Amino acid sequence: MITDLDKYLFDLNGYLILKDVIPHEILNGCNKILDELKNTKPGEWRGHVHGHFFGSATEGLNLQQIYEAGEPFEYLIDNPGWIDLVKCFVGGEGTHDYTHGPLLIDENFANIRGPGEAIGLHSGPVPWIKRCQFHVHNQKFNCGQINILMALNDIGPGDGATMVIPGSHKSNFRHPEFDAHSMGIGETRSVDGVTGAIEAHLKKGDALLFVDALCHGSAQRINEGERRMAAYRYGPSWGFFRHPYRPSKALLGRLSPERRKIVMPHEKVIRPGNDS
Ligand SMILES: O=C(O)CCC(=O)C(=O)O
Repeated sequence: MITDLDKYLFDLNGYLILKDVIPHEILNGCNKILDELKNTKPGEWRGHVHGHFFGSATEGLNLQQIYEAGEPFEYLIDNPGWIDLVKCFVGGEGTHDYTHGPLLIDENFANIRGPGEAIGLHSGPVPWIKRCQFHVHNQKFNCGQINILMALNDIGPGDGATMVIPGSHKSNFRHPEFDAHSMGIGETRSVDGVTGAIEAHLKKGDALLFVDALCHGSAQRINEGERRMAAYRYGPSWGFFRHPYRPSKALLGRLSPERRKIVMPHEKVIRPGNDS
């Protein structure tokens, strides 16, 4: 259930921390899968999951298309712990935006981050882009992209937590410290020390929900071990995939109709001879 306080705090800060929203058996299942996939090399395929870095190896390994990796990650597509909040904040119910369904996941990955690794500051509404937009009209949200970052293990001080600048989704100016902390190709950048930024500490099973317009990145991991999280990014069903990955036929074949719509809003592609 969505409360008025959820709406108020999301509008005010641009993010919410959702406590204990991933069932234990799902967490265990996801972690077992990551134990098997964690040595994937960048550029390597493991089934339909792809090893990947955003800008540099110092941000940690991404396992793109992680919703292909098994039932626990499929469950997270429409996890009751956040799906109604995501629909509410992306908005568009009862309008043309819903013609082919409520949502599209345009990127999904797991990230494994080790000591020394971090991701620099990025996003924010300056310069303004459609995908990142935060918009409220007549008390209804219409956000371009809502991110769910799921803690697959505890993420506390020293663990390389995601950092956000609360309220920055509404800022009219670029943060003066942005360039010194922004994502650098080939060098470690982090959000540590940026004025106004806070670490989002999560317990295993919590999730951080935020609008991509929020200025964010992460702290550098200084502890031993690894941070494990998964990220699903949701936007309107008429959006498009961030990367040239597409869901496999096998995945589409086994998902429930509700999940399939969020992964691929069009039931089929129509072409001449295939339009009935
Ligand atoms: O890795 C993190 O903590 C932040 C992830 C991030 O920057 C993003 O999802 O856009």
